[in-house]
Amino acid sequence: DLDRLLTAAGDELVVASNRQPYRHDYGDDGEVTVDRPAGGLTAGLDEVMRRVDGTWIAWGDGEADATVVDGDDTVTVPPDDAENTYALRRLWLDEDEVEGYYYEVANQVLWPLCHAALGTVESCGDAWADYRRVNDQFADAMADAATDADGDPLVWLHDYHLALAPRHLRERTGSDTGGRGDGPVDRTGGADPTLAHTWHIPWPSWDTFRACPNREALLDGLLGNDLLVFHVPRYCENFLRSADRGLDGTAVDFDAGTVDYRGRTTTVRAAPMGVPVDRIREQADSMEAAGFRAAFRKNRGIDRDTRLAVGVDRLDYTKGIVQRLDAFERLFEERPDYRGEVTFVQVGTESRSAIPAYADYQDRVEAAVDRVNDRFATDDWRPVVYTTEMISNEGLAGLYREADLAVVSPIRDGMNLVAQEFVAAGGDDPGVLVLSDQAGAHDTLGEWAVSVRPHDTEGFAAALDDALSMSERERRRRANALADGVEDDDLDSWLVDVLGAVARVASADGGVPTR
Ligand code: GDG
Repeated sequence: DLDRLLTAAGDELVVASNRQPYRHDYGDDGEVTVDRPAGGLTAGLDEVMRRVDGTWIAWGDGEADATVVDGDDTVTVPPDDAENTYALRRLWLDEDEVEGYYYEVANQVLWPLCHAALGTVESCGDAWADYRRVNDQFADAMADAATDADGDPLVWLHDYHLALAPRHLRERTGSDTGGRGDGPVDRTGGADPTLAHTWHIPWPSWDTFRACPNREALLDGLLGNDLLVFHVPRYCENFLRSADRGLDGTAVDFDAGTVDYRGRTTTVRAAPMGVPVDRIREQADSMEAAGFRAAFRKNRGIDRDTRLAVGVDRLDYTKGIVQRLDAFERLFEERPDYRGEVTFVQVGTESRSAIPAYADYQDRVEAAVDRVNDRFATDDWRPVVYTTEMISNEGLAGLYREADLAVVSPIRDGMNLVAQEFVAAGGDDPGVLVLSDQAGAHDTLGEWAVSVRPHDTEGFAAALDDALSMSERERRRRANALADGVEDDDLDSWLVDVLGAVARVASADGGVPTR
């Protein structure tokens, strides 16, 4: 099915995301080194691009100074497979643009807003102009790529960094006057691309979204898309309500999941993102994974018989790491029999540290780890092992397999891939998934996980106890159901969902729900 949809897309796929799939470093001696940032999304889309041969547009993070690379903004990737290449076009942003677009609007306004953390939303003065300008640059690059394509290409945008770009691109296709009163501007030579946009984080309720200082512009921008995709139906409903209440001139059909606005219909659909199950299983089976498991226990002083609970997160205040540590503290306090028996391993990868709320969160996590360890650690056992080391994919898959439970307890999370990766890595003796009901993943997997509410410390500690004391039969019953769910909704199935919805929308038959 995926191959058929990819063939239909031909070589006319244009992807736009903030993050690039490959990062090039240019040495003084002209030497170029390429590395591949870890991440489920870029790795998954990279595989699609290898199969279709299009253009990927992204911020050229790492080489901000365009002069270093002689203005050469397009490279051929992947570096390791000459038969299946595509073009990667990097946008070089200056320091002010990075600050305004990325750090301020994207990560200090839209990120906290969409995670309903209104107290963390910062006011953005001039930053909005940077956000608009960078979205304009993305739209220019997308228009160029669309012009170069044969026929009408599919342009697939990703995430909250690019909310205005769909409208800006429309203004360049001649099919939209742009509302600026300056008439149609056609920069794509008549091409009329199909625009699809995947929003990877939650869409908040209207009552929360209405706090957004630029809410009309954001809605207007996103309604430049033909298709808008969220992980779960809750977010679609929230978006439709926001479009209905937050912007004049919209006609929302809640049953059909469509918004008519400025002469165009945007179809809103849910498609839960999945993980590459087969690849993760192979990684967990690898020699490297086995080696990592043994070395990890040895180096961290974790006894062979000590049971492991594991948490894996970017160090982000939405991930609920502090509340999770509170729950473990309560568990060890109330159930001394678990002391010496269970160690909680938290992998916390550094993220957005230049933002005060993130630097502060790192300190809070460390303080909570120290508190629990100071309270309960003995000469030969530590309740919490905390590491900020970036682990290889094989090592991480090994750690998942080694764990008796995974604790995924975000305060709010669009989907959460860690929950799914843990399930995918499970072997003959699979573990238990403890999962917050605030993650999108709970909408699809909650039935077979042990559910927690991250702020209910007492209930959370009891849930950890339930997970640790679960009978083998019950554990296997749940693990099998989880594995089936994660396999059915894997990464390929997500791609089929999204591209299938695109195909229906492009053939002007957008009323058919994808699920
Ligand atoms: C956003 C949404 C949505 C972390 N540490 C290491 C490592 N990781 C990898 C994990 C996982 C990824 O990072 C994190 O993905 P999440 O889904 O948990 O969270 P976000 O980064 O917040 O992603 C989220 C996602 O977009 C996709 O739409 O699910 O809700 O917030 O893949 O494995 N990987 C390796 N070493 C580490 O140390 N190799």
